[in-house]
Amino acid sequence: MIKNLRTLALALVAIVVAGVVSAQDLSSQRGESQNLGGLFGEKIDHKGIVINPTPQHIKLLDESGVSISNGIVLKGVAKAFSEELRFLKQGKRGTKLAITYDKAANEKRGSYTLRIDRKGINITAGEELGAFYAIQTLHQIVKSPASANGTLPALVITDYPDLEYRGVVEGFYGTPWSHEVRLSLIDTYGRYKMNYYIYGPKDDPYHSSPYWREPYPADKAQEIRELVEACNKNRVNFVWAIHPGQDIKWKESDIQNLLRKFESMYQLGVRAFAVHFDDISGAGTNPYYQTELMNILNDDFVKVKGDVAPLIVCPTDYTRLWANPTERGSLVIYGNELNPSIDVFWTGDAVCSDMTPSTMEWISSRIKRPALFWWNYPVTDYARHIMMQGPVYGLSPILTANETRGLVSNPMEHGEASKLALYSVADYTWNTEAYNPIDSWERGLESLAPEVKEAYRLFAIHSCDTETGYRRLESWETTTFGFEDYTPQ
Ligand code: 14T
Repeated sequence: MIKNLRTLALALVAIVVAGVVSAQDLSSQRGESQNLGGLFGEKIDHKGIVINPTPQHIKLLDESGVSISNGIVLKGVAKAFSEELRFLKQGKRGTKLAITYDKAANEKRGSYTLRIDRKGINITAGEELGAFYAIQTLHQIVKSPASANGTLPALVITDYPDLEYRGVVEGFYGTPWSHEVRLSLIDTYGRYKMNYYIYGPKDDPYHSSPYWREPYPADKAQEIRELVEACNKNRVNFVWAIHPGQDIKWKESDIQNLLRKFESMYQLGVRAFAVHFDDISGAGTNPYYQTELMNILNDDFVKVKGDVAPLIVCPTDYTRLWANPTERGSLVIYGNELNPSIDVFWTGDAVCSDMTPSTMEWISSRIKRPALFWWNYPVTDYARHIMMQGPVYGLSPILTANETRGLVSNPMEHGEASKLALYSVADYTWNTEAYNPIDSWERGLESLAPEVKEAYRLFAIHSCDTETGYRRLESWETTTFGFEDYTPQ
């Protein structure tokens, strides 16, 4: 027994070391562009109404606002949202709050209209999801300086998301987030209308080798159950990802192992799945086998279950840096072989790089569908001493749902410190055209640390760049000390 434990411990050490080594080996291939790119935008005066993500249309009405000092009275389907509306007190003599569904208004999933006028608060939504989003907007209006005297400004907001995937992939190397931090982040996703949390921490041994074939032990299984529940509450799709490629055998036995693992996750409440074939070498990289496996999972699991979301796959060639561009390259094979319902990840021209129309066009013409952007920002697993606190930029304002399925951000292993970047990721993905990096960053600082905003800003403005990898502008307000003048002693 003792000998077995020792062997297990040694094996674990070897695996951990091997993991680190393989990430380092790959670092010679990273080849990030060292271009700092250009910041844009400036702080905007929001007249005391601060809403994130930026709504599509907001019109102030020329009438006095609506008092909520006597609380609110829930009308119609609004009663079903009493939990979500807990930030308002209920009172018999209060202002009317009504929610109605209008299927015709659901052209874009999640759309809603929020009208605050002398008749009260009226929400019209295509469905439940839009009502949830309207409530998040209302919450932020109530918390805004313009409502500080207990009177909400009269206005009409018409809103919907631009991109279908708006969220986070926990996909970094390093210590996976704690359960507590995950739960807090999931609440943040809900607040900012993000709708995907893809669970794929590289150092969860039940997500990757060596234990991807095994079910989670009871305590970890219980945590997954709780994450799914928290996501459901926040209208976030919890996607459980598996990373089997380093030691997968392209045989019936491993297909059955995958199906069995998916089934065990389904039992925990998971209804969306991804397979990550990134950062592997050897037989697992074969694009014909990868796509064949995905099609089998689609036919024998997703279709059979009937209530499971479309699959997502990360190809081994997830960046233009090492993808073979030709007809014989793996991405064209993906385009020809992979079931069209399956979404495909792409990190852009480099591992950590900007989301541009040209890189999206490059990938979608090969995979024959718009790609889902895996944005390696603010991840710092390749520069672990950095806290990325800078403005979120490098995301094209002209991209739409025609060119991309959306964007998920791969954050730092420091979950709490990643919230500033995620605030803006939510902003961009909801309303790409209106996205203003500087204004979003200023609002993010304020909303995350209202009491110490200036101190946080001072720290953040000097903690942006990686110095290696994905370069970011920092200290841009400091004129007395430019990087070009710095000579190391
Ligand atoms: F799946 C991919 F899209 C992806 O980005 N995979 C990894 C990811 O887990 C990691 O967090 C990210 C940032 O370091 O980059 C990918 O991993 C690498 C890629 C490299 F080129 C790790 C080391 C490398 F040298």
